[in-house]
Formats: sequence, structure tokens, C-alpha cells
Amino acid sequence: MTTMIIDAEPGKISASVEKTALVIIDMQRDFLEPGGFGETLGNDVSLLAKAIPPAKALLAAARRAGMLVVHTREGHRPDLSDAPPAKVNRGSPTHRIGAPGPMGRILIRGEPGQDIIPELYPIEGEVVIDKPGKGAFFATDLGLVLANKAIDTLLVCGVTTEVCVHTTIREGNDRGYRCIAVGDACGSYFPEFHDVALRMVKAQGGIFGWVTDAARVVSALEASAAEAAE
Ligand code: C5J
Repeated sequence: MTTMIIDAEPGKISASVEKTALVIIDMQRDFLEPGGFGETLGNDVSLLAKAIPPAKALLAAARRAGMLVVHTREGHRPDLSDAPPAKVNRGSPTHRIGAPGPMGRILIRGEPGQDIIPELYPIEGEVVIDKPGKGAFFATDLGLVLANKAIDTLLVCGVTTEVCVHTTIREGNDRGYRCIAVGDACGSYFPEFHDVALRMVKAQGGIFGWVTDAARVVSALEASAAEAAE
């Protein structure tokens, strides 16, 4: 086992690299690129772009370390049979889930907009989880994938911080995973929600988990690799 010690709040956390998974939440064109779901909801998608370089650095380090990498994509079946009417019937009818947009039907599996941005595109061997809800555990086989690899710690990043990232961390925490939010590799259309969401994770002695940043994870991984090579 290779141990890494990640500097984080509310305190350092020691984890086995083999038992840690990087979970990248919903870094999809529909949320990050103009013309997608996020923009049709009236959001400034450029606010999410600053999460891309830290997420890229994190992904590269996880790949070098041979860590399990999981990518999630929020989206629905083309017939919307897995999309609750309460979720679909919100906002203007032209901007709803399933409506046509410049990147295909909004948040529909298989459409270009529902796919992951090129900068973080999955490679062979990485797990892609299509999820119908905000949390990555809800109505998916993520728990099974993690159990089969004996994973006990999750490094979580992606978009948006206070919605799908936060819901996944809460779900993971309740399932017994040690969840570490990688703050600068998360993004929100609302900077104040981003900040408060991260504060909520680490408050009360880490009520939902830990918060760190990409550079601190990369340096923990480099240090563990150097020690293993000695
Ligand atoms: C949202 C997400 N915000 N991935 N989805 O609808 O956070």
C-alpha cells in the first residue's frame, strides 16, 4: 500500500492511494460551454472555467499514480423515462431538459452537450457513470464500482460545488467514505455558494469531510511516489 498525507482542512488526512478514487463530477459541455444547459438557465458559464486547470492537474496526477478515476455525467434517457416531471417541468419550455439546443438535446445521454469537456476527457480504463440525479450515488452503480475496488476515500471535484459536488459528498459521507473536496477544482455559477459549500464540508470538525486544493493533492501524491521509489 502507498500512503499519501494530504494537507487539508480541518486537518491533514492520511489515505492509501490504492483505496482512493478521484471522482470528477459533471464536467460536461452542457454546464461549462456556451449554448448548454447552464447557459440556458441564465448562468455565466465562464465562471466555471477556472476549475478546469486545477482539475486537469489533479486528473494527470491521479493517472500517474494509477488511482481509480471516475467521471460522472448528469443526463437522462432520450425518452425522458428516468427524468422526474418535477425536474423537467421547470423554467422556460424552450430551455428544459430534452429541449433542442446548439449542442443537441439538453442533458440527454448521447448528445454532444451531455459529454465531458475535451480537456478532461476520460481515457481507457476510467469509469464513466451516467447519473439521473444530482448525487452520483443516486440510481447508479457507483457504490458497487467503489466496493469492488475496496475504495474508502474519495477526492471529489467538478461542477457545481453546491449542487452535484455537495450532494455527492453528502451521499458518500453517509455511506462511510472519507470525502475530500478539492476546492479549486470545483466551480459554481455563484461564487458565494461555492465558498459557503466548501465551508460547510469542513465545518464542525469536518461534518461532511475535508477540503483541500489540487496543488496539495498533487504534492501529496508526488511525496508518496518518491517515498515508494526509495
Ligand atoms: C446542476 C450539477 N447544477 N452538476 N447540476 O444542475 O451541479
